[in-house]
Amino acid sequence: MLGVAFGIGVLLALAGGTAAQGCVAPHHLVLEMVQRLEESVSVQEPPNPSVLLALNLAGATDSTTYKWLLQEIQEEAVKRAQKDMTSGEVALYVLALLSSCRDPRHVEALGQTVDLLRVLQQKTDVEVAHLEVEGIPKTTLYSVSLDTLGLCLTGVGNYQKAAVLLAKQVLNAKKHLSVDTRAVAVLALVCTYNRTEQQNVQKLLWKALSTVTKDFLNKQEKNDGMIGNIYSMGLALQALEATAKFYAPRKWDCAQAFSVVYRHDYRQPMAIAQVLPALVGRSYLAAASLDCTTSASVSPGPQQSPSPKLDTPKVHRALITVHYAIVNKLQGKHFSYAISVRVPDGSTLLKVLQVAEEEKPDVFSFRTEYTSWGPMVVSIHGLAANPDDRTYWQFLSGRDALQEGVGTYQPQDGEHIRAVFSTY
Ligand code: B12
Repeated sequence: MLGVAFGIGVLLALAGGTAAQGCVAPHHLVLEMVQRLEESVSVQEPPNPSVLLALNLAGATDSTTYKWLLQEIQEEAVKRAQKDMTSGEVALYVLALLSSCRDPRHVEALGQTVDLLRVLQQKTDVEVAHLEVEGIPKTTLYSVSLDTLGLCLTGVGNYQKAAVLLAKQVLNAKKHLSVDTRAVAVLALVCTYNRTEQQNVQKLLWKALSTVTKDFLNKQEKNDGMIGNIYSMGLALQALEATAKFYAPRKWDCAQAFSVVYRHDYRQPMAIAQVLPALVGRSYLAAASLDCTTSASVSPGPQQSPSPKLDTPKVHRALITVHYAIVNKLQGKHFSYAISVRVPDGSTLLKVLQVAEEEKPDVFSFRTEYTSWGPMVVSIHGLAANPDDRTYWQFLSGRDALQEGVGTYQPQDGEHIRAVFSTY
């Protein structure tokens, strides 16, 4: 029953989508991803605008879960947009609402209204001023890219100025921007390119777009289809699907890139939300131009409680040893402590941190905060990350930075994990 409901919506999306150069994922995979996204919607957690955006782009708008999520997004927008959202969060809300055919200028819920575009404009102006003066934005270039995209898709505010600054940043080889950041910047720059009539701006944006997209193609060629890591693939595919003319006459082997994605079993809702649009041949650029004809609702509402974790108490998992160290050589009184803990095989890194804290609470105390990607470690040994001075706790295995957070990463027996207080 559920499958049929999703199926109709998704098929509509596929029929209307402009699948890049013939690459569209198998139907069953798209359905599976839509289902995982719907199951992730929970009354216990804050609504996730990226999930709503992905459901819209995949055409999966029939369910009551979808409608509930849309309502929650509107409520959260009126409650928090002006108070404590970052510019990037506001931008994601704008994209989510646009793709739901709601007017972000006039979001109504709980007897209040908010003009999200005005809020986005104000917050983007602050980011841009910061970027001009300090050479870095108030938050991150990833967020400024989302801001620019949100404003450009609605034709509001000084997105052109933001796009010019972004283009200069992506062309600055010293910046070493991540694939994720450059991919979202590409979407913002394509949008601006299509809207501007100023030739000097077009020229700069063209250069930035062809440089980044050709670099993505080179990365794919060199790494058997991988662009960045498995979690940047979704955004990288969205960027390449939308930019064929900027890397012409080169052609994109989308089948090779798609096959990398097929081989990975994406479970995190955020990861799915970034990859699903690309798999149906769409990108965030389509957020403002979807056909919003609605149809009947079929699927169940949101999860009342987190899905029951199947306990296997009788199966004794072998214990493994994980070596864990915390290091601060950056701020205040420097410190370095290490401990070896025993945890059941298959435990997440979060479990390692918890056991370390239980064993030596005065040394290995830590705090996490809920984020769209799961629990983020924001403080260890009383030393807190701070966006104002761009500090964070970075996690490494040996010398390599982890590609997942503590909530999902599963260390191996004998692995050396370090949390190092760092800047970004
Ligand atoms: C900017 C960024 C950061 C910044 C955030 C700074 C800030 N104040 O904005 C910093 C540098 C701190 C950061 C840290 C990490 N990051 Co990061 N980060 C991103 C990036 C590029 C953009 C996120 C963003 O701004 N979104 C827009 C805003 C509006 O949405 P938001 O929900 O409010 O964003 C918040 C969360 O994304 C959170 N966050 C950022 N990264 C991570 C990672 C994890 C695991 C968690 C739980 C939360 C989290 O910080 C954002 C701001 O509060 C994404 C790329 C992507 N594809 O999403 C990677 C990304 C989310 N990060 C990733 C990783 C792996 C990490 C680290 C674990 C790296 C490491 N080895 O230490 C650490 C987190 C460690 C910890 N302490 O728990 C992966 C997550 C993959 C996964 N499957 O879990 C991503 C997808 C990059 C990638 N392709 O590998 N990150």
